[in-house]
Amino acid sequence: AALARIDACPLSIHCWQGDDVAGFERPDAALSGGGLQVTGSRPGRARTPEELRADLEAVMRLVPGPCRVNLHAMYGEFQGKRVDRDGIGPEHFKGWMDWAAERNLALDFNATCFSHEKAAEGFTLSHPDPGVRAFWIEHVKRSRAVAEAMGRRQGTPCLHNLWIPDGMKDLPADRWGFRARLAAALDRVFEEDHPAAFMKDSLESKLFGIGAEAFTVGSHEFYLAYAAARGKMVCLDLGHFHPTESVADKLSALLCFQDEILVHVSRGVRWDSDHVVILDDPLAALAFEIATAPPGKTIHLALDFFDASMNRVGGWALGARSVLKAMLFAFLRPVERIRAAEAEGDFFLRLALMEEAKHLPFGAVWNRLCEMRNVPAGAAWIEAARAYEARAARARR
Ligand code: RNT
Ligand code: ZN
Repeated sequence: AALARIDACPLSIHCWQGDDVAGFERPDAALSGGGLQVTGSRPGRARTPEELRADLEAVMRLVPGPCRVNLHAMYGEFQGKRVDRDGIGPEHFKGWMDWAAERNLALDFNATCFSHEKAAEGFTLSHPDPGVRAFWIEHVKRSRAVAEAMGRRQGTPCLHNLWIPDGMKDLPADRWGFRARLAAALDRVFEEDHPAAFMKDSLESKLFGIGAEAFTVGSHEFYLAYAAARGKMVCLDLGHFHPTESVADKLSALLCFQDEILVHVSRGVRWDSDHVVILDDPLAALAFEIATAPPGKTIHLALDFFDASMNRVGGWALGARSVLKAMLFAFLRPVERIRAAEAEGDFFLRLALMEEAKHLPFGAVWNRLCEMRNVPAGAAWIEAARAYEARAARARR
């Protein structure tokens, strides 16, 4: 029964671990600003859509569960032309859509509001300059239209997530102004109604970023209130909260009032460091909440990390496998017994059963899942990831 439940939990694989969040707008593109940081410069990063798709396929061959693919607007195929962010359209993503259709994959999408000269001052949709705001409003509108086109083609809604870097290193003097401008800009962005059958919007908050330590315009409270007022989804990123705050705990609170939520599965180490995801306590706690969610509540899962200091495809697959392991582990937990202990008020029994559950047989079930899905079981996948990197890196010198 637990194995079967894995099929109902698609994981959206982020494309940006393959090329260090660079994109395809120019040959020498690189991540800049936005409070994000890629560590390392290991050779072999994907430089073209073909290389990135080959790497994504290599990752998905190592993941024993259903996958989607999550794209950013800067990954369009622009045929050597300089297409600015306010000029993108579905035509620039036809290659991705064809590729996805051939493989029976669904796509998700994100506007890219960083790594751009109009974001270099640290503000996009909340920028004091109305011209800069208009540019980003147009970009996000177009990104939502791309998402609709993807959703129409794939027959399942494309999730469009919006994260912006807007924030300040030091104490702002006018928090009210920045937030009022962001709220007004979002209302413009969402003027067009796209059918929910084709695309859905989510908004991603953050606590702080590098170089934006004192103030983040799009904080959790801001987007939570906006999403509640306007009927949008929120996106909770595991790296975007205070380190002792539990994202797992937030699901049952938020989903009392909404039916859907997006979670960016990342791993913060002291800050929003976007480390490769492992099966740690915060992820296990999240999976448990998802596994016990009541019917009608949907938690969409998407990966979000980037690390260029290790085998990229290996780290990517490791992160994806960790999410699936966490879900399988949660599905196998003897929840009825543990809940019965709670209902009886026997809190010793509840805690003891939770601890015992940690070492019930798990590896054998996981290996069985891998075998059923034709994915290397046990540690065999590690060699597969190493061999792939050795081949790809040699070809990309
Ligand atoms: C940044 C957010 C956001 C990005 C991606 C690239 O802190 O987590 O999700 O990581 O959009
Ligand atoms: Zn994120």
